[in-house]
This record gives sequence, C-alpha cells and structure tokens, in this order.
Amino acid sequence: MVVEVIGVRFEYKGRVIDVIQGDITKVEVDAIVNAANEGLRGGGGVDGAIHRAGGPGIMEECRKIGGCPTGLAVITTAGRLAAKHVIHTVGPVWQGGGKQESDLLKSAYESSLRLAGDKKLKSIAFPSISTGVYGYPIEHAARVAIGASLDNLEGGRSLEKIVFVLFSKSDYNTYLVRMEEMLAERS
Ligand code: AR6
Repeated sequence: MVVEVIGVRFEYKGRVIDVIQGDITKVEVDAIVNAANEGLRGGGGVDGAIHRAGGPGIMEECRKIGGCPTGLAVITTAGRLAAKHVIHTVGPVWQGGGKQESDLLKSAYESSLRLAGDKKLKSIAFPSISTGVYGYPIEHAARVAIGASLDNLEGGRSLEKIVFVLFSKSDYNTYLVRMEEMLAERS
C-alpha cells in the first residue's frame, strides 16, 4: 500500500527538515518526541496517542524514570512504534507569556535535540509541543521550535533529519510560513 504523506522538504546546512501533516506515531525515525507532563503519567493528545500505539512497555519505563521537570527531556524505547526511541519532553503551560514560557519551550526542544545527539541518533520527529492542552499560541511556538532546530543543525552533531509533524492543516500551514521566513532570515 502506498501511503501518501502531505509535506514539504527543506534543506539547511546539508541536513533535511521535513514539515508534514499527520500522526507522529506512524513516523519512521530514530526517535519521536512526546509532549509529556512532569509526572510522565501519560494523558491525552499526542501523549495518549503515543502510549496507545506503542504499548505498555513505554509507561513502565516512564514509571521507573519517575518524572521530568519542565524544559528537560528523558528517553525510553518505543515499544511497538515504528520509531526506535521516544524522547519525552515537558513544555510549559502557557500563562500569557510572562512566565518564561518561551525560554522553557526552547529548552524543551534543545534538551530533546541534545539527548538525540548524545545517543548519536540520525533522525528525530517533533509534534508541536505545548500548543494543545497547554495552550501555547502556535505562531510563537513554531518560531521557537524551528529556531532551536536550525541552531542544532548549525552545531552539526549526529542529526541528519528533523521532522515536524503537525496534526491539523492550519498548524501545518503556520509551520510552512514560519519555516520559509526563518530560512530566509538565515540565508
Ligand atoms: N500526532 C501528532 N500531533 C498530535 C497527535 C498525533 N498523534 N495528537 C495530537 N497532536 P498536546 P501539550 C497534536 O495537548 O499542549 C497531555 O495530556 C495536538 O493537536 O498533546 O504539550 C500530556 O500528558 C497539538 O497540536 O500537548 C500533558 O499533560 C500538539 O500535538 C499535556 O497534554 C500538542 O498537543 C501536554 O500538553
């Protein structure tokens, strides 16, 4: 069966950035990132989807790890998922912008990318962290996500491909606009 993926491929510093619309649990990369909570307890949104699709082994590992502060990341295996690992990171709850939300969101992306580099992973896929239940405005969150990713690719560690997986068409379109803008700013 041929599965059609809606997406656009960008190149930066000889590395690939794919922006796609779809379900992150289906993406075949070395690690997918989960938008988790500090207790790593599972929940709704992308967190629920990852645990459902990956099976109970992921939650067992999360229980052993015990938790993860906002802005940091931890790694587990990926159970039945196509990916090899799940990197669980915790984005901030949006409180209007005055509570260091952008620094914490940037840190969540950077921590995930650092962990991928430490493990010598070649590909990673991100959902749009904090922009669901946690309420972070997508236009601002996209800039943070893309900025942290471009910075990481400039650093030239192991990653060869970063994929942004957006669930809704409108989030996907927002990312495409931001991506074009930010690549133009850096060219
Ligand atoms: N693939 C890709 N993106 C998805 C998927 C999927 N299968 N499912 C949802 N999204 P959210 P947060 C999108 O709420 O805001 C959980 O309960 C979704 O449309 O999952 O960081 C955790 O346990 C949205 O754009 O994460 C935490 O308690 C984006 O993923 C809390 O929610 C993020 O939405 C974290 O909230």
